[in-house]
Amino acid sequence: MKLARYATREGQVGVGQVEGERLVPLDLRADGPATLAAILEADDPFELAQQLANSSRVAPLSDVQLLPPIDQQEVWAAGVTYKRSRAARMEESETAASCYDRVYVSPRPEIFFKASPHRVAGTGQPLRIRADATWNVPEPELTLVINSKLRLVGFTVGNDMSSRDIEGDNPLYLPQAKVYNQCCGLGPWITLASGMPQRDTIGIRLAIRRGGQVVFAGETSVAQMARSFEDLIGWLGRDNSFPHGVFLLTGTGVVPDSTFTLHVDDVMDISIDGIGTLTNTVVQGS
Ligand code: DO4
Ligand code: MG
Repeated sequence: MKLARYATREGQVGVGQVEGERLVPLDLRADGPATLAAILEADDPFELAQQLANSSRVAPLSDVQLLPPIDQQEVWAAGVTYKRSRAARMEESETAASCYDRVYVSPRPEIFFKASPHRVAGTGQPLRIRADATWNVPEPELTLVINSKLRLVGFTVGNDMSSRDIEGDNPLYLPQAKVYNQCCGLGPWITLASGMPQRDTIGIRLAIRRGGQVVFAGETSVAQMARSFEDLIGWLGRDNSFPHGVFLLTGTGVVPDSTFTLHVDDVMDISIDGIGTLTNTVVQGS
């Protein structure tokens, strides 16, 4: 089951089940779960969403604007979980090469704070490259949707926008390379855990279009990830609580080669099996 947040043309915000090209709105009541995050807190989010679905209000998906599937959750990200990310980071940073090499094999993963909800863009909304960065890439990442009890309840597509020149200059600059306005894409919706394919069969694809031409295309599979979801969630939850739940991007296995940087107006499509495609256009300095 796929659950989306959406806005109608009249500006009403709701939660609905996505079934192909249709949206089945959920009846959210003042005395019941009022948000998508609240549904994810239920013992059985699938059953609750079925109960709330109102088939008399079905609408074509094209009639609504999809919103990022986030309420008040924090967004965190894991890094260097694929060999490709380790190699790219070691290439970009003379000073920190050994840090990336070591973290790939260390029991403790790299986990960092990525975004608060106001820094997140949904599908069709712009993502930003910093005005003070010269080398920028999207990072296509399978994203875990975790509730306040640290239960993995679903998955979405994530884009961990990154300024490689800032990160490569000095590892202490990582928060500036990673966290800024419109730095994180999430969407187009959440697929509940029961609706996902087997972990090792999940493919992740990135395509970047410029003036209608594909200027980069790459793919990987979750089978290439060096860590399990349970391991990452276990480390994230050590002495750390998330009263509203949390999103965890699981790291990138697709990095364009070192000559590539994003341009304004590039269109980034990230597709993940079992979920769908997150599409964002690049903006800068506005
Ligand atoms: O330390 C660099 C960030 C790593 C990252 O974001 C990734 O591997 O996806
Ligand atoms: Mg990343």
